[in-house]
Amino acid sequence: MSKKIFFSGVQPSGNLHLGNYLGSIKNWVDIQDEYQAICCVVNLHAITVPQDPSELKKKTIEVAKLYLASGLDPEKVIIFRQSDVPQHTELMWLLNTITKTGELFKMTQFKDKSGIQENGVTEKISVGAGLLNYPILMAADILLYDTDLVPVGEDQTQHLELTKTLARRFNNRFAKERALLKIPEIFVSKIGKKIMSLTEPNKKMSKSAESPNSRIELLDKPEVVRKKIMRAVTDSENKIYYSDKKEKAGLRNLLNIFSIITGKAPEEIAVDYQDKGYGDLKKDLAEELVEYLKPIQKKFSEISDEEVLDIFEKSKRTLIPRAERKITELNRAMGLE
Ligand code: AQP
Repeated sequence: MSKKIFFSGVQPSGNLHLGNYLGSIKNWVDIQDEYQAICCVVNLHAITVPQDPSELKKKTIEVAKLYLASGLDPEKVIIFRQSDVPQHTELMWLLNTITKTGELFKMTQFKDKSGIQENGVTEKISVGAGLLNYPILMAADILLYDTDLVPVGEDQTQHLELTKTLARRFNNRFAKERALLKIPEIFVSKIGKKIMSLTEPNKKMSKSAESPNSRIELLDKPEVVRKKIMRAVTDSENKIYYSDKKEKAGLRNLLNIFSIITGKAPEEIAVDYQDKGYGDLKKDLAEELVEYLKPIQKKFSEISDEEVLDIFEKSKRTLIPRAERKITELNRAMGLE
């Protein structure tokens, strides 16, 4: 029997960070033998906010290198660049026609990135229609390949619920007798699903956050990791314990990260440090992180751009015929062919 399919991706919209890795990429590596993995560098999503073209091209290759450096096996996993398979945008258009604008306007990511308020006013001048339509492209990515599972961080679950809604809606309208779009399952790991910012611990860690001090980047040098962790926002109580309290958000985030990378429960780590200061905890966490990132960084430095471009080329040849078949089926169902 052929393997079930998982699909996921990361935007080359900045420097990949611990949240992208722990919330997403690490989970792909863990299940790559069980599933047929399709891992995309979603460069078309990245351009929903302004990008510098040459930087985007460079970052796209860098993201794929980080997939490989994190342990994805190119012999088993299909790693590709979203813009290489034009059927993603073709399917997006079909899905566009069955999406309600109200469904898009209520998306948290759109509201956060556009700054648009309930009254339609925005302070930002660069908000494009692409940002609003972002979740439709995401639905197209997933539905194009009959995906069974989508492993993502918690922030993406709202978009995935829309993917499921659109698939059901399409099947109800155009494919009543034999469903043409598979309803995917969402997979959000219990740990690592939402790593918080080091400088604003009530917000998620993000590539596009202005301050680089807010995130540990996967390619940060040891001294940079140390500096960022030592500067991480905590609280003035200076007492180490694991709690849901809002004012302990910074400490809780550090304990959560410590926990994921050492495999020890955060409550237990808190007990180990209960008689020590935040500085001691931070120093040890920084050293753990430096060691944790070392093998990824070493492998990254050994992968050439050519290697990645060859992989993109091979994946493109594998995926396009498959995607074309899907589009033909869908076009027929909609009366377009
Ligand atoms: N802080 C996070 N904790 C856990 N998982 C996270 N992810 C992102 N941030 C965290 C997961 O990483 C995958 C790739 O994310 P993306 O590149 O598609 O875009 P995003 O979710 O919008 O991530 P960023 O880093 O905040 O990027 P920008 O700033 O460009 O928007 C997804 O599975 C996501 O859930």
